[in-house]
Amino acid sequence: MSVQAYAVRDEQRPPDNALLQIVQRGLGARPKRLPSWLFYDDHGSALFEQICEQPEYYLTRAEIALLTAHAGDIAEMLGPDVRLVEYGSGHAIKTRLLLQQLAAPVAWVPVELSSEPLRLSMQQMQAHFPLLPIQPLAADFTRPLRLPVPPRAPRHTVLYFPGSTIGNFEEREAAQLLRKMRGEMGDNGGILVGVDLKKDRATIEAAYNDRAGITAAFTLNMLTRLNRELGCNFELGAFRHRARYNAMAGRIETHIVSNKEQRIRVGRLQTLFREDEAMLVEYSCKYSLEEFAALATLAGLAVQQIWLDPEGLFSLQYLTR
Ligand code: AVI
Repeated sequence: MSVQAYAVRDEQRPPDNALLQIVQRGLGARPKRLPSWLFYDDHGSALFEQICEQPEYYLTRAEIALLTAHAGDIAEMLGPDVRLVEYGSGHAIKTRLLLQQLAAPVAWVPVELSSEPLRLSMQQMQAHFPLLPIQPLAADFTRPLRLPVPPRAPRHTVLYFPGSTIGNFEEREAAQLLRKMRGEMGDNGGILVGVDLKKDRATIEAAYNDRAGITAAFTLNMLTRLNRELGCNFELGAFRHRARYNAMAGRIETHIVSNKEQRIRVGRLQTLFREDEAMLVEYSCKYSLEEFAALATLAGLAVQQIWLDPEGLFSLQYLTR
């Protein structure tokens, strides 16, 4: 099973039976691993928003600084009459910074699996841009999308994928996702993607081990969710969060580690955790500019333009065919 991640929320979860199977399979794997979308129940989504405000979590700060500095240049390069399709819709500030610079956008199409966050972000955006046509799409952006018919013909379609969510996919899956996006953007279209960059270990590890313990709470919240939804018996105090940078692989690897030998109930099955056994729950991949260009090539895309934040921590990259 692959460790996939994107911000899905509570009501997006698969039916309980499917969830049970996913978790049983993950706990039966060697090493154990669970998909990171399990983080994002309502509480997990709220914790993720808090993570974005932690001083150590440079990604959000850097991406906002980047857009503050370069949204005008980006909009100029994209030109007028763009249809902006956003993968996920939870990035109101970033989207606003971009939309306010775009000349005569044809439509904004936020794509999100669950309807409630979609409704909320539509409301917020409509208040800021009363004349902007908004065409929400309730769909799983990892699957092929049927984009709504635009209100008028766009000059091109830009798929906006901010926040380094591409980093939560393993390389092969990331290439597959980009290739799927390549089909959706059409011949003249492009992809504007947020990519977190490789940097010193200390900076990266601090971002996933904030002092206030919010990321640790976010990680362990997955166990609370499984207790609630599947009747598991995880004791929160008997597990710990561990996020380490694997420099060879270029990624943060987040694990939930068992503090002792213990048996956990998952439906009718029981699984044994040994003392210090680690279960993989998330990858957050970091790229050099060259590595990301190679990934784009694998997906049949080329990097047209790169913008960096003033500290050079984070990049927004524009990919075309
Ligand atoms: C959503 N995603 C880009 C975050 C990241 O940085 O990988 C999720 C996250 N996990 C722990 N902290 C933040």
